[in-house]
Amino acid sequence: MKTFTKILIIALLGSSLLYSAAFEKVAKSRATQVMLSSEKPLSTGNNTINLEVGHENYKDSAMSVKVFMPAMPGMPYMESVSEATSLGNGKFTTNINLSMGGTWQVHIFLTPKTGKKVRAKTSINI
Ligand SMILES: [Cu+2]
Repeated sequence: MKTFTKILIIALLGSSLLYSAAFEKVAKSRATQVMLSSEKPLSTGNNTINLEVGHENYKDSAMSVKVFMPAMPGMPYMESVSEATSLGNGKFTTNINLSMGGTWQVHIFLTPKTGKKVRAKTSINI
């Protein structure tokens, strides 16, 4: 019985590790949530981001992702826009460029095949 318990604990730990992501964040809009995740911690430069659209009506959307940092004293407005690639069933992937450390605003634009466009918002810190 002890061995069985150990095996069970190892199996549970293993499955939870499989689903762990170094970065996870939920972007929100009125119509749907979008879950952002990355296998690696976010850093300056290029980052691969996986996105998952929550609401059924928006899973067939075209998606673009804009990251931006408002102008600051001595620093201009910075922005990077990428078109996400659909992997099917509401899952997408894209690369975003974060040119410096700090807080970046994230706007995710979803254009469904039918219905209105939506914009989900969040922010990320690096
Ligand atoms: Cu800045």
